[in-house]
Amino acid sequence: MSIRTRSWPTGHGGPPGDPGRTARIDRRRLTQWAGAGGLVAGALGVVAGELTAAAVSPSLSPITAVGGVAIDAMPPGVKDWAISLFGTSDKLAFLLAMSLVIAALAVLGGIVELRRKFTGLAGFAVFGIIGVVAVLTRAQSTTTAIAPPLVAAGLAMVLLTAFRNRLLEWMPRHALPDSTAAAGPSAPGRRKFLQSIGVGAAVAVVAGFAAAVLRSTAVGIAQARANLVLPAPATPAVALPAGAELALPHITPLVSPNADFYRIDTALVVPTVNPDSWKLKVNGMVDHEVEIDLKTLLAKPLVENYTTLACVSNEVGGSLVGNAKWLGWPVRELLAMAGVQPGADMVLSRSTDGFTAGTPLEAMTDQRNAIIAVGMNGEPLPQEHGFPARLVVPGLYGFVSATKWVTSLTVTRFADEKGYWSTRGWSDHGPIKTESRIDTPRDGTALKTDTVALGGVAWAPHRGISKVQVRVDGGTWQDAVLGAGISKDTWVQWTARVTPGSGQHEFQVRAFDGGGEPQTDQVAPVVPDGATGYHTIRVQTA
Ligand SMILES: Nc1nc2c(c(=O)[nH]1)N[C@H]1C(S)=C(S)[C@@H](COP(=O)(O)O)O[C@H]1N2
Ligand SMILES: [Mo]
Repeated sequence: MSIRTRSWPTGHGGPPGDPGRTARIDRRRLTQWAGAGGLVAGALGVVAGELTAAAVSPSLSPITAVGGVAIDAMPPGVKDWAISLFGTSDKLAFLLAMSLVIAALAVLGGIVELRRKFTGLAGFAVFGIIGVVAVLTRAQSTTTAIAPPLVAAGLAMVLLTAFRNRLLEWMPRHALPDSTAAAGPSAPGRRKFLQSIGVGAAVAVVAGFAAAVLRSTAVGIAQARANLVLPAPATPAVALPAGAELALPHITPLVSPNADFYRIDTALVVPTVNPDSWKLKVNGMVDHEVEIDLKTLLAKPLVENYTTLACVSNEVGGSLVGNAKWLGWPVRELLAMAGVQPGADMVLSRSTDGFTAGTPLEAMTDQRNAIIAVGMNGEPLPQEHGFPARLVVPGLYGFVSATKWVTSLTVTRFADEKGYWSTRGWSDHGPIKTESRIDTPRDGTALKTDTVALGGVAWAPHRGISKVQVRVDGGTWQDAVLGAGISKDTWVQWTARVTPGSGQHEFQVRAFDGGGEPQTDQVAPVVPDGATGYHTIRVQTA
């Protein structure tokens, strides 16, 4: 390697046993071990990056992103040549070649870092940046997808430094060409270095294997989701009425795009459920247990509805609420197939990852649109929102109704069973409380005018919103203008224009549900069954 011939002075050796030869051997071993350190640091970084990706961005990892960029950039001739050479193994060959290049660069990083501190680190950092850029340029790019390359580069850099320090404890700097130190190799230093690098290599192999398995399942499921064609609904959603969407800048969109829809769950890693083997079981207090697979479910007459979902952990003014068009099959139809026995009052839904929610049987069997959802805004459910199937029940907080990756429904009694959060300090029942939010202007804004165009959303799913009011500095309530809205299961947008005069002002909003019941001014925390109080903002006017 040119590095060595250029930088490692040779030729001042002598017969065996002389100090020049010892120094030369030490130098060669030092270089080799530094390269090994770089390799193990790099490998652990890459593996950590892939594992992080499996958790936070299953459809896009640093390796697949960089590889994708490289493949896209390849001249077509090269691609054809690779395919003719490797056939269907072309991807494997490509990954292998990519791994070899990365490994060689990691070895190089270890060697240059030994010679000159920060040079190898800089190289690893460049790798991290390349990873981030690659991820950002891919079609599947999400903000979370930039975390894995950062984790990879960060860990590799920390380890590179650690390995280098240990190596120099073993074989001190006298082996470096520019060093004048005279200390000799240390036996404990040797053991420490070999131990750390050995453990590192073993972890890289085991974790690398785990990452590969996770990746292949995740990619397979992402592929299966991409290939899934949802049937047209037997009962399509209403067309959005004209004027449903208010034309106010910065107001929350009436329908939340999937990518922006809030996500709340206890899953550390997004569960990957194979749609081909997915089944939903109904058991418990039923005449006969039933089980349906996805194909059967998709063949049912599906209904499509807009429903606003809210999280009980949403603070007043918070963003854990969203509205989507859901496609699915009514839960009551499935329950009817099983035959619910008298005495039952709850359905305990369970997901692949063990999460459970206890929903009043009535909410699952009355005429509301409680569905086993397979589609969200015209697409199969995104993996983080429950692919291939989840529950959506209008009017109830997610923790008692909206089980994602749902695999069983147990018909039971509140007296006998409790859902996941109801055993952890949260209530058994969770009807969504009437709430309203000011989205624009933002709290703390200084405006250049004395006219304030307030706007936001208000929701009381399944009861609907009949009125929204605003007030300034605790004065009299004034009616806001409501958007046409979609249904009583969805939020509505509202806007109000106020002219309070110049100065610092406090603005508040309140909503009335479909029954004319106003939202309470009583301030309550999110535990045990949802926060209440008025959303209040302060704004400076000119
Ligand atoms: N499997 C599973 N489903 C779950 C949860 C969970 O932790 N695990 N959380 C619930 C809660 S508390 C809420 S608010 C909604 C959120 O759904 P979303 O992430 O699609 O917005 O999912 C519900 N379904
Ligand atoms: Mo939630």
